[in-house]
Amino acid sequence: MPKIINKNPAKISEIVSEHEISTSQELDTMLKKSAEAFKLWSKMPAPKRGDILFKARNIFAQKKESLAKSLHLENGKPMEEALGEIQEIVDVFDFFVGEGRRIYGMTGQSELADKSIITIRQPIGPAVFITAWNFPAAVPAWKAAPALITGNTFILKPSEHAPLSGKLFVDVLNEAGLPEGVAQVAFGAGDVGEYLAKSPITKIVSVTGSVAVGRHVAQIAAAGFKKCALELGGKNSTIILNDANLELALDGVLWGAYGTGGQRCTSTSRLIIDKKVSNEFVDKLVPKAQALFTDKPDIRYSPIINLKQLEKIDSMVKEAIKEGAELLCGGKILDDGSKSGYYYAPTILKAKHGMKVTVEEVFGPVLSIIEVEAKDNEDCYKQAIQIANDVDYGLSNAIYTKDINIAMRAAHDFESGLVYVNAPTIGAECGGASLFGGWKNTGNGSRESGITALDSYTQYKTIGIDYSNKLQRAQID
Ligand code: UN1
Repeated sequence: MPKIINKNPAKISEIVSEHEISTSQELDTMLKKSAEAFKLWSKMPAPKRGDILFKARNIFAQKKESLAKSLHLENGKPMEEALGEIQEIVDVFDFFVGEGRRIYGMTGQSELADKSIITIRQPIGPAVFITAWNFPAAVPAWKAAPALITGNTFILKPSEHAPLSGKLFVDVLNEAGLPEGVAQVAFGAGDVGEYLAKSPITKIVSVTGSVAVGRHVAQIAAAGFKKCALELGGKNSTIILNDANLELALDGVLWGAYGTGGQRCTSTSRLIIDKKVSNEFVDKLVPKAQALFTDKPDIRYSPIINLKQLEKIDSMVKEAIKEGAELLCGGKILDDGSKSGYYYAPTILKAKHGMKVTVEEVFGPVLSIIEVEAKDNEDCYKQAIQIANDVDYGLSNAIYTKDINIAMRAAHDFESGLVYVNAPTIGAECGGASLFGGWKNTGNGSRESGITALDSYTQYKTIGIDYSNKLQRAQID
């Protein structure tokens, strides 16, 4: 049986788990089970479904430490970040458990006497989740919680680069008492996801991953008229104007650019800064960035998930230098796995907007600084926002300024699904009105983790009830 050997990217000699790759027969059985379970689960009253999800929420909270430990080992992110990621599961379940008593529809006004119009939301059918390695625990939860509470079943296909957290996530759901077949997990690479997405049993496909994967799956989904939710890449910027609180911005940029080793779709990868404050800011930023990597790197700094990504990051930095970018720090592989794990040095480049490194996603600890020469704050803002928006992605952007008028304009002008004022581009909150998702090539308009995630997992039904006891003709009588 071919297997996935899941290694610790901080110490590649350590095998964290092994998973047999699902065969097509196994996938067929899972799909059939998912369809069977849907019949039962979709009919269970939503508050009862909520009871089971509430049990799951409590198990996630109880097991926070051990789930975080597995996540830390398979993905490499520091323990503090791993704990935060498991907390995201708890937060998202907290919110969607309550939806079991809402899942609001609508009532409307009929144009006819003695007639009511009610619109309800109903589940769609078995879902398939294809998820990435950078948030292998939280992102499945963003998809599963709204899918389950509304009565859908699912099969999760976690990334082959970090499959354990997805498996443990599904284990907890089953431990909480989900009927058999409601939550399942399949292992493998893209072909396994593709097989599941193509099946006529699958009615919803939700993907977190690259633009290429998203485009491919969207085409499969379109051919089968399936609901499709896509959360793809980012090329996020932080604008710093010359009136900004620079100490605050320093902390925000460090966390935004180097948290999770820059391997978040929300990571800050461009710093667009007024030239008047740039030298002062960069002089402080460089030593702080360099200090993130220590001889105990996994405490504060994330390894890169695998050798292929490590080499891709390095080649993008080398190419940027060839294109004329100035290397301010980093720019090298610290460990290619021969010492312990895959580490790339925290890197800062002074670049010009338009260079590949400033418009394409790097997905690593690389920050490009783009200086803006401007007459005043207003002129700087106008140039900076134009640069910020001149990319194909639109996930998360931030601005640091004390000028409330400019901050409010930026909040409206940024072409992205998330905007932060005086806060970093990473660290979206979960549940409620905080909606996760992006514009442009970042996705197809769907949102996760907040209330409108219900749109991906429900379809509307409008029910007309005529109690007049006679034929009434709409638009005629
Ligand atoms: C991702 O990188 O796919 O907003 C998700 C954040 C995290 C989620 C990132 N809460 O940075």
